[in-house]
Amino acid sequence: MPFELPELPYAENALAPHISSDTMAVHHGKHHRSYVEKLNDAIADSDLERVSLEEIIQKTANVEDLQHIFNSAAQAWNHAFFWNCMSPAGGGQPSSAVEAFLTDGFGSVDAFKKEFAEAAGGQFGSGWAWLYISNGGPKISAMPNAETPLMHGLTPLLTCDVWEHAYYLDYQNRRGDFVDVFLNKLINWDHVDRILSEQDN
Ligand code: MN3
Repeated sequence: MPFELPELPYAENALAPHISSDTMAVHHGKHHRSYVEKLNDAIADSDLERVSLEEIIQKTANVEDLQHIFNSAAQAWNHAFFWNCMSPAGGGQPSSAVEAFLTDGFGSVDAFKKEFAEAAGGQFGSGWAWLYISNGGPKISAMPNAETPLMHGLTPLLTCDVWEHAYYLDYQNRRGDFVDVFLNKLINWDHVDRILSEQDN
């Protein structure tokens, strides 16, 4: 079965005015769709047709000949994850479990936001800012292009797409403003809480 473009978990205009429906239409309907289509083309008639997206990412990460498959698979996964990291009812305060987890790692939720914003702003060129679980605690990294904590066997909790296509229509070159809105108006803390509660750490 070929992979399919997952539907957005909310209407295309649901994140406006923070992210416009024009951005969502292009980002989900064109960019994300194109990663899924390129992946399907690349794995057609190969053994990779019968494994999960997560397995494809693991099997192709850092394999030079399969870099094009890794890029499409990881971008397909990253975008599906990213949509769920945001909500029209997002922002506000995390659950007490998430707050405690972030406070253990960073000192406070505000300190987490500051470090995440620095990672997102410091990523030179295209990439993603990630919050993930490493050795039982929270860690933040910026990763270039299609890279994802999944390729290292780590559990992602949150991501912000900092490719220019994620924000250019709405924020032009002001990536910092976009990341600030992501952190304060859009984060789906319930999504983070759900993943964290599924861990047995
Ligand atoms: Mn993108």
